[in-house]
Amino acid sequence: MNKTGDSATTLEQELNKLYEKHRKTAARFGYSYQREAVSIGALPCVLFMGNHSSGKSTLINHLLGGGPVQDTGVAPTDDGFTILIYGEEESDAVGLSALSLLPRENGKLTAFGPNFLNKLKVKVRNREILKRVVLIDSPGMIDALEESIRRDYDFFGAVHRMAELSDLIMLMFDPDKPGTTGEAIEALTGPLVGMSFKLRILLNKCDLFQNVSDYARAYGALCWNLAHAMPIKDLPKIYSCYVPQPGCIPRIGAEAGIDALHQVADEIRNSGERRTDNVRAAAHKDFSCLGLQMRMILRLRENFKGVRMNLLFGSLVLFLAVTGAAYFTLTEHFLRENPSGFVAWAVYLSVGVIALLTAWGAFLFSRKVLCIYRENALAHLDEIFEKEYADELVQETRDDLRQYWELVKVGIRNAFDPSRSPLRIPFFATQKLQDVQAVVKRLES
Ligand SMILES: Nc1nc2c(ncn2[C@@H]2O[C@H](COP(=O)(O)OP(=O)(O)O)[C@@H](O)[C@H]2O)c(=O)[nH]1
Ligand SMILES: [Mg+2]
Repeated sequence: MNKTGDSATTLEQELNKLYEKHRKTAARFGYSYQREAVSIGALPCVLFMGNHSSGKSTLINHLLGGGPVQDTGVAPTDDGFTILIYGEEESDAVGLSALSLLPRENGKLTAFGPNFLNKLKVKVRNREILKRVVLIDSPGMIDALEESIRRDYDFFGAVHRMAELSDLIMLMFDPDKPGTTGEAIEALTGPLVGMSFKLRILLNKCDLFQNVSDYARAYGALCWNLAHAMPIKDLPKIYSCYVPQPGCIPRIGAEAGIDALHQVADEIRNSGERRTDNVRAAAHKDFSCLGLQMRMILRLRENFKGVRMNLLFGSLVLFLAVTGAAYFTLTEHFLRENPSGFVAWAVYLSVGVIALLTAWGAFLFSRKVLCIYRENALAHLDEIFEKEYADELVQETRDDLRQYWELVKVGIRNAFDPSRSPLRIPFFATQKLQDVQAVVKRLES
């Protein structure tokens, strides 16, 4: 292995140690790593996405060379993901046996359930490019309006997971649907948010354009749709390309389209250089999210503790006041002349009962108030986050914080599980937060 390969392996090993070291803390705070572990020396992955018939499978076949591996056609051909990996002995596998052929970092895909797994295919092929990259073909994206085609698994969740594991994402459009497919737009606003650094846009099938204005219209529409879907200032690079098809002679930009295709192919072949950066970026995101979740949980816990202290103090004052008042009133009234005998016992017993009832009432009241407070806090998590991170959020460079926040909100809600008594606030160690923040700093340097 070359020098770069060695340093990549060292980084991957180091990251695995970090994941392992903080696994307990993550579990304690209810955080589930996006990437369980980094598979040492694994190949980079390239994910192909886009509406159906945008030419994903055709491009993959072109990259593989030789006979076609993926089915192509105008009608939707696939509703599951297909992962193409290298092997001298060619074979196909589906479901769990497919998963077992993949590196360990894909293990979390089981979380998407049997409907997803039954459609997950791994094709082992003896093709040169697969020695350098893993190619992932995805089911064509559809319009939400196409009622006849429905997913029976969490498609966007799966896209997010696949995209997380990929080092390059090719999002493909064709002249027919330049960014108008519901799912393609939804993917950009949802599961692909924060991944624009590894996203490449392909305006494919450029050989179909009749003339320049036809092309300009499609390109303009694509940019318009992308600009609405991606909340970033710079659009990712757009390649206008095509894969030559028999009987299809381009009317415009024949050479430019082939040049763009070569650039795409080069970028895919050389995506190994990106893996190190991506693995590091993924770890940075994971630990940043963990740190964010921990800090917010600790903040909420502090708030709860403050309210609980106030309630305790209030209850104590109420208890002393009511019990004291009962004692003085009753003794003054009944025991002034005769401070002994049966009446005295009855008075002391009454004071005891009043004290007990007051304590019980204060306890029930406190619990109710804490319950309301907790519900209220969990309903206004966004505001608490904005307040806690006010300093960081004013910096223009911290756009990532809000994206991370969206990812960790659920975990925070779960940490303050409403089925538990609000008086028993879960204990979380502050020191652990500093450790995780130190990891984030280290990954930034
Ligand atoms: N003219 C032209 N047709 C293409 C191109 N790429 C794919 N096709 C055709 O488009 C149809 C759908 O392609 P396919 O690869 O199955 O799309 P997928 O659903 O995105 O995988 C097939 O009939 C292909 O022959 C291209 O660059 N130019
Ligand atoms: Mg296909």
